[in-house]
Amino acid sequence: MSTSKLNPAESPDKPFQQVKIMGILNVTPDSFSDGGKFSHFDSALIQVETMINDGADIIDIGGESTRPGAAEVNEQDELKRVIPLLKAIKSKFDICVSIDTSKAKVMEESIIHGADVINDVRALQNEGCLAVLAQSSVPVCLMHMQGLPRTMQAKPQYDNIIADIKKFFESRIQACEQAGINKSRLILDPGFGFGKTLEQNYQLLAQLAKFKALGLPILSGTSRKSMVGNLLNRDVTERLSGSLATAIIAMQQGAKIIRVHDVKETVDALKVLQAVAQPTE
Ligand code: 7PJ
Repeated sequence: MSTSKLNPAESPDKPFQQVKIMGILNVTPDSFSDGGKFSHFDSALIQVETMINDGADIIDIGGESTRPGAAEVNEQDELKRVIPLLKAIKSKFDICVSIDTSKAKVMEESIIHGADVINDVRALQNEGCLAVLAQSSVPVCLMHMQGLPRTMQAKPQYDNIIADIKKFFESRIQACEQAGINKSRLILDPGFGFGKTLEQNYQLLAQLAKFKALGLPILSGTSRKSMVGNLLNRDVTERLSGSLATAIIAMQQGAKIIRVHDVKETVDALKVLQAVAQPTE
């Protein structure tokens, strides 16, 4: 799968036609919003089937919890969580699979076993990641994070949040190109909740379209996050309405991939947007 499949040429009268829904499958025992419910292999596969039937275009498998304060996962444990599931999904379903990882070895094994996209919250900054991706042709999502999951929410600071994140993207795009990863394979994600205050997250959402100037597809992930929960004072199980509102805004701002837990509801919201985007008779 190439990014051109993820982001075909935009047609001006159908601006939401190319939006893809990425369904989140967390396989970490401590992932915050599923509470470990899908850590079991079979229930994970059922969850995948449901998301596909609900209209997911991509399934994003995450074997490392990156929620604020989360513990690191070692390579062997992450491989054990991710690879068998990836193999099972690719053998049972015809669906694009993305692997949410920051480890070169997990990226390498995932690509060998059929991963279609690598999604890295550390934007290929860890040792060996650029080299692994340079040897392959899969698209890569480069996410912005200030600090590291354990400490990132302590005191996030920016001179100008959009300009600072744009600068980060430019330097990572350059690093990728120097390593031999073609720019056309890259997807950009400002990383909602990763080293951003509540206010900064909403500044970002309001101005997401500004990243379109970099000429790459934008991925947006706000689903069930604290930026929704803290604004509305809602527990993680009660963030659907707020999450849908953020998804709709992200789509209107030109995001091409929306990363969500609630696929069915987000697909419905997307269809409503598509309906109003049709030219009137
Ligand atoms: C994101 C992610 C995100 C991308 C996580 C959670 C925390 N990958 N992985 N973007 N968030 N690309 O789902 O709340 O926002 S893990």
